Amino acid sequence: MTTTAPETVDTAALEAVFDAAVAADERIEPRDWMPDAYRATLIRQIAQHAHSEIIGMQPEANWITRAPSLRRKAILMAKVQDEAGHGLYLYSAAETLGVSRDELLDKLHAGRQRYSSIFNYPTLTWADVGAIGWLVDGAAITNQVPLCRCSYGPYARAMIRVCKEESFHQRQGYELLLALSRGTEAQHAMAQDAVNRWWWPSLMMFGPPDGESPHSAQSMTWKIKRHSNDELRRRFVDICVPQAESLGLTLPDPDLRWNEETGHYDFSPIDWDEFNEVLRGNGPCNEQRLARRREAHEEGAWVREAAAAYAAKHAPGSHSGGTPHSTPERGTAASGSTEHPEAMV
Ligand code: BYC
Repeated sequence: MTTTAPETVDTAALEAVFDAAVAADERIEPRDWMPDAYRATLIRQIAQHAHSEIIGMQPEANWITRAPSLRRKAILMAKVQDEAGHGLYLYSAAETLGVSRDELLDKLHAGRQRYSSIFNYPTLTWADVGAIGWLVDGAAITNQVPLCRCSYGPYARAMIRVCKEESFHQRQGYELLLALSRGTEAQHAMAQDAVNRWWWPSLMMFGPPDGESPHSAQSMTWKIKRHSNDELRRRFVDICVPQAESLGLTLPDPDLRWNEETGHYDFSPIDWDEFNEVLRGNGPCNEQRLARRREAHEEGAWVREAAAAYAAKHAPGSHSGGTPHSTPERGTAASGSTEHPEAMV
């Protein structure tokens, strides 16, 4: 879509072009006119998503030093590093909407923007790494595959690569749990305990039930979201039940059973009080996660300063004799990743 906004064009006409593009499943691009509320919704969702990726590095990073073999350690390091990469793609996508990464990180650190509830739970044993891969990354893929068709181009394109990597993460989690489940009795018990603890929080990742989701209807009209929270949650449950059987593990819900009429599994009600408490900042690890994030940001200040000094030295026209080369344009997908590298954990 290509509608830039000359000041004289009236908003109703621009809005009509925007609505028509969304209706025709065209992509809205950064320079296109868009309603302020559409922009604000995208910034809210993409920022929350980006923050989740980098805060999501913490629970698993907890096990890097204690991975049971070199192979497992190398895999886990690569996975955690991938999450930092996802954060970069997403902050870059948000920048195309006119907010800087610094601004978004400041809001995260001040507790003014959210990150996914799931990362406020602790990783108590090695099996939690498997449960996160299988369930948390599995839930993330279920939610994110439809986002590859989001109406906003930069977000949709970022999601394609994220989803490919998340599928790999999901499989490593499944394979890790399978090894434990088929291992000793103690290993099997450890895998089962991890699944017991991560199952319900994973279902909460999809957000509040449809009737209590203030943003869903508008986001679906704008084709930012393609499915409702409950639809995706149900899809996830349907995928997990046979996988749990193959793993030889039990999902912690006695009411989970196939419903011929609906063609889906029925499951017990979710404890939304727990979800709301986590969102209010009272989950088991909220304080720790945010404190660690702020600390990492402060510890990374010297890297940002060094990178900025290096970029200035090599900028075209600088007097220090650096090689002229193009600096990334502000607001493009490249800007976020090169201007402020930092330790993301
Ligand atoms: N946690 O009207 P609703 C990953 C908030 S990272 C916290 O349904 P919406 C990974 C919501 O923000 C996965 N808050 O909202 C990384 C809103 O609050 P505000 C992260 C939640 O936006 C490392 C209020 O509740 N994925 O995969 O239409 C290692 C009402 O909700 C949550 C994404 O971020 C929650 N779970 O729908 C491993 C995906 N749920 O803003 C893995 C992108 C809801 O009004 N995001 N809230 O204060 C989305 O798809 C949507 O934003 C949601 C919520 C489905 C999450």
